[in-house]
Amino acid sequence: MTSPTGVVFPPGPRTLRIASRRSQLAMVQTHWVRDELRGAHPDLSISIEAMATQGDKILDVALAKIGDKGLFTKELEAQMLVDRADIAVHSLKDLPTNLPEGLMLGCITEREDPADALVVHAKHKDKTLATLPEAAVVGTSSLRRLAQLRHHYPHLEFKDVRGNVITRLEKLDSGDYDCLILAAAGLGRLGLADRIHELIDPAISLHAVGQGALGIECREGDASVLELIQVLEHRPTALRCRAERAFLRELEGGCQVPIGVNTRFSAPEAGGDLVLTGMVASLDGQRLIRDQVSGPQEDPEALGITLARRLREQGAGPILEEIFATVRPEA
Ligand code: DPM
Repeated sequence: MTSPTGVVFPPGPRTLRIASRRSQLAMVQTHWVRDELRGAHPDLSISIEAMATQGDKILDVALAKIGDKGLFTKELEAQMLVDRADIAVHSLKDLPTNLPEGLMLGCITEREDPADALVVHAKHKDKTLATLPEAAVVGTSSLRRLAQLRHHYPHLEFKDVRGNVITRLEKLDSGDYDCLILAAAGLGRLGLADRIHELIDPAISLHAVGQGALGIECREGDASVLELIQVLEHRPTALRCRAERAFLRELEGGCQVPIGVNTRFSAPEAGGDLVLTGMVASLDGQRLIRDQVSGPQEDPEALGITLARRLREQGAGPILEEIFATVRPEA
């Protein structure tokens, strides 16, 4: 049997086993991946194993305090390493930049709007981020969102919020918070785009590395699986996210540090330069270092590394060390 791409498979039914988190958002994302793969490979049989990860189970501790990289990915990776799953579907921003030995990032899907969104309690429906009242309580457990918003809006208060998107919205609506900051992409995928009150301008707050895209992880060198999933790869997104991930890796940031990015192409995507903006901020929002680099899209990693080094030259190192000492004093 030969696939349209010319790869020869052994005869008989082929199966692909997908590991996924089981939150509503994760399932929407995984079902999308399954449907795309089914469309491209009609004779492929696909199964999904949904499970909870550490990040889903520990809900009473601030995300940054748990501090562990791979909080939302480890259990899924274990399934692939013991050959009980072939791929894992992740929100790319939850996937650490260094993967366990034997696994690789097989492809990156087309990114939705990577911006953060403001979601407000009904009593603030006439307000914007800039006009929220003194001491309004913003629900977020992202140090990146907290540091950047504190920098621009020092009158706001911040309170940790954990749990999946639906749970967070319930907490907002019941009055625990005045507003939340959530990824626009997650709200959109859940059919909750009508809850987006305002998209946050990148001039105010840069998004997380990989935000809005899905990363499909698989076993290293698993040629037949890699071949199957290539239909999901979106090259412009992959170039942007590879630059963003190289930037984060070079800064040695785990997922829970105030590091933000933005990427775009300077000209039509075919051939234009890749423009990467990045920032590192202190938790009090007082110090914020931000810079931009651009260069040929053929080498996105080099761009990420260049930007990381530039931020270090401007003082990012001490800010990050301070944060590691604050959020994980035992480390
Ligand atoms: C990571 C962060 C958050 C998630 C940290 C950050 C947000 C935590 C919070 C690494 N993972 O963004 O600075 O706000 O308390 C997560 C979401 C999505 C993927 C939810 C969200 C959906 C959107 C996407 C949680 N991971 O950010 O609203 O695909 O990017």
